[in-house]
Amino acid sequence: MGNKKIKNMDRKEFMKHSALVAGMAMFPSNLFAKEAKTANEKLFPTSLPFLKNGEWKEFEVNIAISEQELAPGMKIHTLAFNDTVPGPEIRVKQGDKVRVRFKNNTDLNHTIHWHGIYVPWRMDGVPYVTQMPVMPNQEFIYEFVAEPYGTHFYHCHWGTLLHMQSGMFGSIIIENDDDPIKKAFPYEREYTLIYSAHDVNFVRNELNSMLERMKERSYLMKNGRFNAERFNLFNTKEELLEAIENGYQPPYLVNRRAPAELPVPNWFTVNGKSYPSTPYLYIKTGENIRIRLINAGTENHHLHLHGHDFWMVCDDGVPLPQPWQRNTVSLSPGKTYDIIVEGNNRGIWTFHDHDTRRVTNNGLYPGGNLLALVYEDLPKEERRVGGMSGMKMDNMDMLPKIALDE
Ligand SMILES: [Cu+2]
Repeated sequence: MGNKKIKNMDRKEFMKHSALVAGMAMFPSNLFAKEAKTANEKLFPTSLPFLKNGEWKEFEVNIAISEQELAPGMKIHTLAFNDTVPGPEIRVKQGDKVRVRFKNNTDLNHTIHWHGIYVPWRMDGVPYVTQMPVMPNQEFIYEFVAEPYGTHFYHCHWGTLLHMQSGMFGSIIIENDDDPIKKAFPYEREYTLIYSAHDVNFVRNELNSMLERMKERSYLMKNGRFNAERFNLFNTKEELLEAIENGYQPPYLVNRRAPAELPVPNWFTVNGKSYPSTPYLYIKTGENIRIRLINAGTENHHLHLHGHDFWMVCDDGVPLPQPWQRNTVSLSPGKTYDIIVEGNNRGIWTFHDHDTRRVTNNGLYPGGNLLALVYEDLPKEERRVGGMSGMKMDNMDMLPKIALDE
């Protein structure tokens, strides 16, 4: 729709709009104001409250259709755990008995898979392997002991290609009172960053057509006209083979999808947001911060921090026997890494995917997973933007939201 609009515009009007887009790169905000910091806190997953029931910590998680604002003015329909993308953070202690009551408030099937957690296999959330899918309006109770220590995540395991990029992911952090990382690198503040990638056209088309199919299926079931073959349901492999013998065509034959038709992400998010809505990472000189990196998306992200070498301390939650320093880390799909940044070079520094296709919104730079590491103790005189002769730049509001020099 946006492109068509531009085609129909005259040049003068187009220039006006371009100026508006370029203006976004200088998103006016005072990074150091208290309000900015308070607003920023909302850009990290909030810890889900639990009820203590005997020896169990009980959590309530539901799934429903929701709306997600990726960047100002860019809203999409999505699935969301407890109405947030990412879902709420489940934070427990190692060894806790965890019970999650999962309620499906959509017309689609879902499960929850606990990525990296040593759950009993019946709690693993793989449909038709460990459990039946959780169908519309059904509930499923997941129970497990919180093991092992570290940064993990949960996600839907039904129709994952669609459901995961439609918001069905969240962090699960297993803490240890005797935290080996805190011992080696004392820190007070930590940040969870969950990366994802979205083909918003694919999400829209698939969600719409799936909802249609589900409606049709429910209708036929209600009227006793449900045809198992039509919905590709067979009790045994033999039944399937027999059906094929009699002319049945499985969906992978009729519903062909060329590789080129597979989703190509055009929006890249951190904690459900794309630049300029992405969070800041605040730090002070002399302070260590811990960052928990989770890749819940389909893309490889090559995350690079300017001006620092950070410490790699955990890989998939497992503390590294020998932390090492680097400035770029490859975060492949399904991986988690914990890093420690030492505040030893004050300034405002970018932290972004070095595959610059992922610092775009719908193909336009700047966007995607551009983040900023912001030193709270940056002296006022250092906050002024330099190199713009003739322009009065003492106004703090003129500071770009993040520096754009890659
Ligand atoms: Cu799902």
